[in-house]
Amino acid sequence: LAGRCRILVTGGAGFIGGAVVRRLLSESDAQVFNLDKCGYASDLTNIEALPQAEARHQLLKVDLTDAEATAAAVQQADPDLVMHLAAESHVDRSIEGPGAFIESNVSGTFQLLQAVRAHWEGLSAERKAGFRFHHISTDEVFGSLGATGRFSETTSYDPRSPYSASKAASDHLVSAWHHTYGLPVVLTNCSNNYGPWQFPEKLIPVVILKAAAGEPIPLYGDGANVRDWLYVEDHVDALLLAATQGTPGRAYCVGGHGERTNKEVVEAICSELDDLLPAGAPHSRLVTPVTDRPGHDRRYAIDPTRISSELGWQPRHSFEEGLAETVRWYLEHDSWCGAVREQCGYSGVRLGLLSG
Ligand code: NAD
Ligand code: TDX
Repeated sequence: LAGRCRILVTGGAGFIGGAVVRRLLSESDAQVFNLDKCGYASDLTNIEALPQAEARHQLLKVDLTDAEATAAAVQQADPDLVMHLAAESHVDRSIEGPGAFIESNVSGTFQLLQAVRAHWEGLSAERKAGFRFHHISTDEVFGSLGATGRFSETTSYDPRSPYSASKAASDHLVSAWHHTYGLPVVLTNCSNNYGPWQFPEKLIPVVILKAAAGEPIPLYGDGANVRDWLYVEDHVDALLLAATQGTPGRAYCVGGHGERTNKEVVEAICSELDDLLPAGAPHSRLVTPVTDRPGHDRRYAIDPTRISSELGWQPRHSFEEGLAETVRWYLEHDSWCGAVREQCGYSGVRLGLLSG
């Protein structure tokens, strides 16, 4: 981490932020400040279980939309590096209630940028030179692909859901703070992540838990939408490289050549479960087509040439390896899944799919 010994991670109680915090605690000596509002998708048990957490991890329970609290948290953390992951992250929820996405992802990013800019401007010349603000974003800002082509850093923005529009707005704010105020920012736009500790509202954990419980597996529309899946630890590798070695002002697209239709993903999970939990009949019998998501993007795919050639990033897990690990993890942690769902009173965003 090249001397960056105080790191502020926003959204570190969430799925990807939690993986970043765990990695920073286990593979660096950095002091980690975890700014999170501790919302429905947050869980700190995976961090607090680490022996390093007591001395080197500090939770700052703050909502980024609160300008004063955000400024105070940034001042307290006094960071050399900010990794900004906090966001409302679920597309279906953004369709049900877009307001929270504008608040957290747009206004929250604005408040954070203002607080970080004030902090950065007051740093010594040496610390100022090494400082980075790393904004973590999504490939969904680029819109929807047809059957061919891939997103890269030169693809025009064309967000189509309230979630992706709010993330696109936050990307533009971050770029503007670089061009106008000189804040040394790095952006990454990553494809769909999966792995342990993902809140059970996203496709892969939903399918694992539904199938394991013998319940209908909801497949939106014709199941032919394509996502480019990346194991979360491979994303963390890319984030740490971009944060420490990325060129200020530059964006990097991250994806692991993991294109699959949703139907293929669901079938792969079912066949994994057929081996682990033989049920007499194949789990794929549970697949149930449901009404499509409004405005459902057809296909995402990333060309990761820039981050691979400039920063030497390569994913370490094939989709098959990552998925097998993930399926086993969810079967071993079904009580965690039940607990987080109960704790937030979650009854399924669409069609009551996760209730009961
Ligand atoms: P998540 O929903 O699991 O976690 C997000 C965390 O941010 C939560 O702990 C939440 O409490 C916190 N948060 C939200 N609004 C906040 C606010 N106003 N103030 C403080 N904290 C707030 O999400 P995730 O899947 O871990 O995604 C993390 C980031 O990565 C997001 O910015 C997302 O857009 C981006 N991303 C996600 C994926 C993916 O597949 N999950 C892919 C590419 C990029
Ligand atoms: O029950 C389901 N059935 C289904 O067919 C769910 C939850 C989803 N789907 C489909 C919709 C999508 O085509 O599966 C695909 C993946 O859906 P999600 O897991 O909701 O992910 P997606 O909408 O692609 O967005 C994700 O990837 C990019 C993350 O939630 C975002 O935060 C990230 O930026």
